[in-house]
Amino acid sequence: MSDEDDKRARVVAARMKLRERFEAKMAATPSLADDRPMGEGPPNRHGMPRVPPGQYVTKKWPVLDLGSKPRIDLTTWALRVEGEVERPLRLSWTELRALPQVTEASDFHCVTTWSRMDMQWTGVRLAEVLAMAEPSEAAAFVFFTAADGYTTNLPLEEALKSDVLLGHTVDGEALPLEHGGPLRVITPQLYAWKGSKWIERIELLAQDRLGFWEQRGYSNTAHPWRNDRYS
Ligand SMILES: Nc1nc2c(c(=O)[nH]1)N[C@H]1C(S)=C(S)[C@@H](COP(=O)(O)O)O[C@H]1N2
Ligand SMILES: [Mo]
Repeated sequence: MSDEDDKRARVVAARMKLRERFEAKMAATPSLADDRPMGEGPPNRHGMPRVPPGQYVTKKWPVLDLGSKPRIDLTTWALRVEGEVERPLRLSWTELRALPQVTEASDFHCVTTWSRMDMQWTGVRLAEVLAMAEPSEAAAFVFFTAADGYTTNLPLEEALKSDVLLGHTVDGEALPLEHGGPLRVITPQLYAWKGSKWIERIELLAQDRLGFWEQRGYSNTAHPWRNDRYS
């Protein structure tokens, strides 16, 4: 086998292993387990686009962040994946763009009650990048750090969902800086604060660690279909 084939085989094996370990937990999350979620319809994009309870639809895309826009230079930009992993990873912009890319529609629900429906995102599945780093047996949580100092956290069973993307393109255009470009996380089945703009560092953890809003009383689970906003 060539080095490339070898690498690919390792990533596939790591993905299968993660899937095996987290399949039951993933299926038990509210967005997949609730057969009658709150709100007007099905829990996520399986069916017609619908809006979770307490949300209104906006055509405009508000900007929500801590107020500082980091300056990012793509020639030195890197995404690091570290912590409870067998192979700590540092991806350059070119390397990130060379990974398998997907384009998918999803909805964006902000806890401040606006939802932006049917956004077309292009990027790399977070599950793909996590698998490349080969999470250790102990890995159960993910902690995200952004260039503006923002942090947020997810359990692996949410982070591994196939609609969780590292997005660089939205509705056919490069993701603008104010929305987290060059690269941000999107979590369509959770409130949008769980998706870090300007993502820089992804840490796998054995124990959960609360992020910026989670430390300030936002729900750690953040399920829009359960109106699960604050803890
Ligand atoms: N780095 C970073 N990511 C972040 C935030 C932030 O302040 N900094 N805010 C979060 C919140 S509260 C929301 S609702 C969405 C908003 O994304 P938008 O500004 O593209 O609408 O980004 C999330 N990700
Ligand atoms: Mo938000």
